[in-house]
Amino acid sequence: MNATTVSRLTSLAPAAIAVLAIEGPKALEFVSKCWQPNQGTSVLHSNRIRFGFTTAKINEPSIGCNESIVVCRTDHDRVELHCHGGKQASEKILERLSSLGARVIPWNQDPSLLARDTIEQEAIEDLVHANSIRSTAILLDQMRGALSEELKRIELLNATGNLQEAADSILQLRQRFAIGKHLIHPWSVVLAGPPNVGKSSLLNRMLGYDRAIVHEQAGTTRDSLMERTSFDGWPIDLTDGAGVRLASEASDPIEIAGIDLTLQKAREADCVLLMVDPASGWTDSHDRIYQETQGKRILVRSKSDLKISSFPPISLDFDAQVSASSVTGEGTLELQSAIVAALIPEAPVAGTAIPFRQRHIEWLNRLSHHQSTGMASKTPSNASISRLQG
Ligand SMILES: Nc1nc2c(ncn2[C@@H]2O[C@H](COP(=O)(O)OP(=O)(O)OP(=O)(O)O)[C@@H](O)[C@H]2O)c(=O)[nH]1
Ligand SMILES: [Mg+2]
Repeated sequence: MNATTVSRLTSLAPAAIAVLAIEGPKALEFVSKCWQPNQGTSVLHSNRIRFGFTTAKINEPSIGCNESIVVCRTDHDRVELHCHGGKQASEKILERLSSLGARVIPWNQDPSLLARDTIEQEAIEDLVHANSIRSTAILLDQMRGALSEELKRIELLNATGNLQEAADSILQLRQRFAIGKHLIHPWSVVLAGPPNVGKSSLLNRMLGYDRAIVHEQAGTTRDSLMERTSFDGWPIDLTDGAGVRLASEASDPIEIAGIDLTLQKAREADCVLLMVDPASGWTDSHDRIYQETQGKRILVRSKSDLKISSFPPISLDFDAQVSASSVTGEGTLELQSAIVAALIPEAPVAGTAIPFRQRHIEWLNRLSHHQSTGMASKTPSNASISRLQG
């Protein structure tokens, strides 16, 4: 007879709600022994959400208190229990179910999550680290087989001699890795500009709380600081740092170290927000930052609430130009949209196959190489789809 298993599906990180899943022939019986509804019978009908409390029964270990639990029978012999997110409540319920005879298993062995292949398993593992809505949705698609199915389709195209169509599909997948590689490693966006242009104020405004110190004195921020956020559901690491001056203008070793760090972060960034205060306009420091960076660049005219007439147009290429005020918030949503448009020019529709691990892109590159050298139909062992799918 199959065992009845229970697992905690949510992580132990602080959260409002924890979710446990119990599955197996005795799932309903065990739940009925540790849960009672706030009203009505304790019979659980499929896909009906029921509210109730934990119960302590004579001669059975008590959960300790009347914890609120929402239960839902999601399948014939599967029930999900939603309780308080603190570690204690869920551990007590797990203990109780275990003492009744349920086998406690790790979340990634929950029967509903059983992956059909390695790619689906990787998507499940990465889902735990996804911290934005879009990343989660894309990884859920891959967990449900989007990438695996697309690879099978490509294999079929190759096997049936449709080499051009297969090559086009491989190219599309390789291009989508630009998104896939950022699902759990957010895009990095760096605020850069001379001292006092309003970098820290803009960081605070976009985060929605006061993370960095803001002061009228130039040179307030010395070290670099990074916070994780999301724009339009995409994961973003936003970095603020020391204002950049020319090497000839800075003599304080701490300031020089701060400038070096800002420039290093800006060089490594996926997108740099080059901030210009209209009162002082474009300066040699801006030239320095511009020359040192290569990723996407957005020109931000800061302090737009001061209504200072704008400086002359700059004959350099930018991915976008936006005026913004950290005091009124004007232009900040437009700026976030400009950042998203620069980083993700085309958002994938639901269900799109997206490679998301380094080994996926390496494998696709190898397959593409075999394609271009006319080897695709011979299915070389290091480029075979079954090897990637495990
Ligand atoms: N009116 C107005 N003042 C602003 C705005 N943004 C920043 N300031 C002011 O400009 C001054 C400098 O702001 P910060 O955000 O500290 O500038 P910063 O670029 O981080 O400066 P450093 O850390 O010294 O490089 C402060 O007095 C802010 O209140 C804005 O949008 N409008
Ligand atoms: Mg600052």
